[in-house]
This record gives sequence, C-alpha cells and structure tokens, in this order.
Amino acid sequence: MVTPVAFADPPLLNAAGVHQPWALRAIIQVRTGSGLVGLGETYGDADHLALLRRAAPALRGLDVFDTNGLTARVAAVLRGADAPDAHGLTGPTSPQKSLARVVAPYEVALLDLAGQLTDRPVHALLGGKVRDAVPFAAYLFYKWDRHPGGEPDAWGAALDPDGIVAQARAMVDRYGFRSLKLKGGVFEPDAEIAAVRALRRAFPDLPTRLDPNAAWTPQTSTRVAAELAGELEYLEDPTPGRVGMAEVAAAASMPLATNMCVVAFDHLPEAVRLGSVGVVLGDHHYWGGLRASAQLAAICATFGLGLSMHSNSHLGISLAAMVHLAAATPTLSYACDTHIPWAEDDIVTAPLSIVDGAVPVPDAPGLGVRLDEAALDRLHRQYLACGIDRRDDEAYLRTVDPGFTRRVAAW
Ligand code: GKR
Ligand code: MG
Repeated sequence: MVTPVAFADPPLLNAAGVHQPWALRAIIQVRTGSGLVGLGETYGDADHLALLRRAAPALRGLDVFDTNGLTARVAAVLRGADAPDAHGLTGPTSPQKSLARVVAPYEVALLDLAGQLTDRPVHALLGGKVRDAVPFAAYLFYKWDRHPGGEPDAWGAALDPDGIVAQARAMVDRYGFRSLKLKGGVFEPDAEIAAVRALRRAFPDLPTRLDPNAAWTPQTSTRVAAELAGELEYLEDPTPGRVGMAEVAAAASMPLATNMCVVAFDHLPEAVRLGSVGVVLGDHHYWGGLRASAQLAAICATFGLGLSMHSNSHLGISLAAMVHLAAATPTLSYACDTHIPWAEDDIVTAPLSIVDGAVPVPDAPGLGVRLDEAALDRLHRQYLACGIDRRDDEAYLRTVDPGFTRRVAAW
C-alpha cells in the first residue's frame, strides 16, 4: 500500500527557493500472507507517487528475500519511465535514477520484513553493525521566522551570522550535535563565508561544512575555498557538474562532497577520472536502497573516496533505514545529514532519537520502528487538504519575489 502524507515544514531557504509549508512523503506498507507488515518511506511528489503505484501490483507474490526479483519486476513495469523533480537539489534525474528511487522504499520494506521473519535487525542483514550509534550533523538553514501569511515558528528567523549561530546553539543544546552543516546558496558568498566564520568562532571544536547547492561558478567556488581553508571539513557542491567540480577540487585545500554531481552509479567513472569529488554523499532513497548503498560504499572505498549521507525532509521510517545502513557501513567517514529536527511530526509510534548528536542503533527485529496508524491517517488527511502535490521551492519563493529564479552558478 502506498499512502502519501504531508507534514508541516518551516520556511527553509536554499538555492532553489524556499520550503513550502508542507513537506510530502509516501509511506509504503508491504504485507505478507501471514499478516506481517514491512515499512518504507520515500518522496511524495505526484510523478514519483504514480511510479510507486504502478510498481505495487507487480510485487504480489514476491519472495521477501528476493530483492533482485524486486528490481527486475519494477524495471519491467516502469520500462524506462522517468519522474522528474522540480527542485533539482539532488542532481539530474534519469530513468535509471527513477528506477532506483522506486525500488528503494520497497527494498527497505522487504528488509524490514526479512528482519521480522528472522528475528534480526536490518543492520544484521546488511552485514552487521560496526557502530552502536550513528552520528548526525546539525543541519542549519537560513530561514524566515514564518511562512508568508502564517504565524512565527519556534525556531525564529536566521538571516545573518548571528541568526545562524543562535540556530546552531539551539540545535546543539537540544540534540548534542558534534558537527555542523550550513545550507548556503542563499546570500552572496561573502555573507555565507561570514556565517561559517561566526560558527567556527562560536563552536571551534565542531567540524563544519557548507553546501550552496551549486549556486557558484568555479571561480567563486575556488575563491571561497581559499578563504575558508582550514575552516571546513568539506565544501559540498559549490558548483554544477563534474567538470566544474574537478576544476575547484584541484585548487581547494578541503575535499569537495556531492549529492548533486554523483547521484547514480554511471556518474562514478567520470568523477573518479576527473577527481571531481573527495566525498560522495549517498542516499538510499535514490541510490536504489540499502544494499545498493552498500555497493556504493565499496566502490567509494576502492577509489579512496570518503562517504557520508545526504538527506531531504523526512520522517521516522527513513531515519530508521538511514541508521541501519550507516550502522552497517564500515567506511562511513563523516556525520550524516538529517532534516529530522525540522519535522515536528512523525509517522512511527516510538521514533528513534538523537542523543549526544547520534542515534543509538536499534537491535529490535527489522527496522525497529512501528507505524503509528493514527498519525498515518492524520498526515494523509493533511496531504489531501494541503493543496500541494509536488515539491517546488522556486515557485513558492516566487509568490513573494516574482522575479526569483533558482540560483545555478549565479555568483
Ligand atoms: O532541504 O532544502 C533542502 C536541501 O537543500 C535539500 O533539498 C538538499 O537536497 O539537503 C540537500 C543537500 O544536501 O543538497
Ligand atoms: Mg547537498
């Protein structure tokens, strides 16, 4: 069963625009003949939903352990279909990536079931946990204090270095994060350099990264990298494309990371050849699931690339899947990203929690989280009522600034 849901999301700014008042997800339930339910979570945009729904009937009768069969059946019904996203913040889309995006939540649900059937946690099915807690970074955003026409939210505005430091303080106090990530690409690069410097002064012991989502030219990126030498553990997607990234990487003292120019397996050979990135930010939601992400980890290790994890707005089923995957990934080299602090709602009865900046790895069978049926119903009704059926940060910002266009190599 595929159920679209919506949950309230603050006005977080990025190079593509601003988050709409509602973030969309699709909740997957796969039921066995014996009545067990496996859970998955993925994007809730309309085009993706259509592909998820097209795949669902083809999975009837599939062996829970047959994840290769899952991919074959989904590929057979999608037949090269592609579901573009409007925000473009996770790189270009392609039929291969769409297939991976549809397979992923079903694979997670099958692994949840396999774990329940064998009485083992998902991380055990992925080779066993190599850590007892998975570190996450505080994901800082420039933001307005409210959505247009709405009430102020609890986080308040963050539109300058002081606002970003205050937001970081609130996140670190509440969750104990031990690394920081600033989403950039919103203001002139010098303003974002100032924000990073302010963070470094306020939190000298916390490794920090900056991610402008390809809003800068290679020249600007190289200048920012020089100005922030010694300040950033990595610089994430400063500029578009593997060629531009390679140009910056050749000059930058810190590694470049990406969730935009290497987002599918066939991007890896060129990225390795050119030296475009030092760190790949995997994301099981579009790399094809947990086992495919483990393959990505092996390739990264082979070519000496660092590995961490990208995130989009998500709920607790995704968090659980991310935690099991990270727990079983020996080569994970940086704290992972998560949007969880920005989500005030959840869809599971006992969400995994962030303690001292890390999520303790659950050892219960399967994913170790259970669907909150009342929350599913409530969030589905929110989806039906909210009037949004796809993420479009650019169009939403245009409602306030009609001349706005998404920033791509704009500075
Ligand atoms: O939530 O606005 C956002 C982020 O910008 C997200 O959409 C990106 O995909 O977190 C992402 C990133 O690291 O680029
Ligand atoms: Mg990124």
